[in-house]
Amino acid sequence: QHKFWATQPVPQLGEGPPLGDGFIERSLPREQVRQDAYPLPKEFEWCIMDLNDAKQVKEVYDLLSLNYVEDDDASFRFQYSAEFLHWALKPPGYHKEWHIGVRVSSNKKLVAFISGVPVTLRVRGNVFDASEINYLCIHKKLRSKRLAPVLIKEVTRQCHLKGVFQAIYTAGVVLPTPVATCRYFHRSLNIAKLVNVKFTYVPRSMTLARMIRIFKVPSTVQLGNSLREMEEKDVPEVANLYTRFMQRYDMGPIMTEDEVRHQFLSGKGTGEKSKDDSRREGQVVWTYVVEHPETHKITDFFSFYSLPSTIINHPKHAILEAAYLFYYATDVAFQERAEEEGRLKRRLQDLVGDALVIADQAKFDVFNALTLMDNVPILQDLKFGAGDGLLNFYLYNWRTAPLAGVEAVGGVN
Ligand code: YNC
Ligand code: MG
Repeated sequence: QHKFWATQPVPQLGEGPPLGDGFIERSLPREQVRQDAYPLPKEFEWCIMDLNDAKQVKEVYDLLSLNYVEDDDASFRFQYSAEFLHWALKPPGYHKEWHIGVRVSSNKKLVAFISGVPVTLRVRGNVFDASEINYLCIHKKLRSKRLAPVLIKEVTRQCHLKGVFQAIYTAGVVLPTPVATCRYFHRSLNIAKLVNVKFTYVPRSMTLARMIRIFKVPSTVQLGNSLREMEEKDVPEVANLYTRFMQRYDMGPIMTEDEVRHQFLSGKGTGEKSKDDSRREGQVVWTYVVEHPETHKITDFFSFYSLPSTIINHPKHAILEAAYLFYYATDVAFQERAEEEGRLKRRLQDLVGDALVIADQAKFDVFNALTLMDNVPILQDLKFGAGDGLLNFYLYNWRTAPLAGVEAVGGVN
């Protein structure tokens, strides 16, 4: 019943696990890739969005702000900032041809978008170049007209033209066929506001005041002075720690030092931290490292990013300030027996616990995490609660058995 997905090189639903890992369709030499764009209905035209042009970034921002992903009861809708889009869509080696828009021919209004960025992916024992596809969005008035398959085929063609034949993407909807499924967990920070906007509820047998006390975050970090913001000089050590730590998982991106700099530092914002909420102007990403007091080696890092949501139709609050746990690593993972003895779990709990403190000081309302990496065992103690949202992970043109449990995924943003 998936008219489009049945035609694509993805494992079909109910197909059963593959015997081995590998591509589904062979890669083509460039000259055998379709050279002309897929046809659009006649009132529309393709465009390449130039994200170095503030005006065009604003057009993507406006499209997504009004038409992108909402929760199941249409109370909240992701509101990616212009700075976020710069960070997410222009990593090292990005291709402008993978930032694809659809405009109304008559008035040039942007009505649809899809994007890809290059990523080097490891899936079990295989490492390959892929694209990470995201921000597929069609204006609400143009839904259910089978435009999405055209956008997907066009971004696929543009990937093929760059010699990339595999992709990774995530979606809330179930399509053929998830390689993993994660659940969103939420750690409430600003209880009064979250209750007010109905993001969360005061359970029967509880009062608001008591709930506020229970969710109060410490005012200082556990890790003390050895915790500090990541700086440029940390890039090589963080890259090394990231690479070694990610070996724990069956799937995850491989990052060069340039990519580490981009993912963890470039979104840091400009200027000084504001007194008001300890954020910098335009800050998207927060990355902290633990520096050993004697050896000065970087032993751990964690990061999170800011992705607000519009609160749809609320009289008092327009924006839900949400932080999302991003990557982390700790050298405790390389110590003998650390996992059996629970030392790894305790360390991750300290790290993510401090992420909560920093996010609270930066005035985030809620801190979100997925059930991937080593998150599951630490979520409960840190007072995260299960949300109703799921996120499915997909691979395009790559066969592998389902990832063994949610912890197996190294994740993507
Ligand atoms: C989706 N999210 O199943 P079948 S996530 C992929 N991802 O096809 P129409 C999707 N496919 O089932 P609409 C999808 N949602 O008949 C729907 N589909 O085979 C499939 N929402 O098309 C669907 N953003 O145009 C069906 O549907 C076909 O008008 C129906 O448009 C869909 O970014 C959409 O949730 C999602 O803007 C654009 O509803 C629209 O409803 C919308 O009639 C709000 O389409 C925003 C939203 C999606 C966020 C995301 C990841 C996208 C991945 C796309 C697949 C990439 C494959 C790899 C390509 C590169 C390969 C290389 C190399
Ligand atoms: Mg459509």
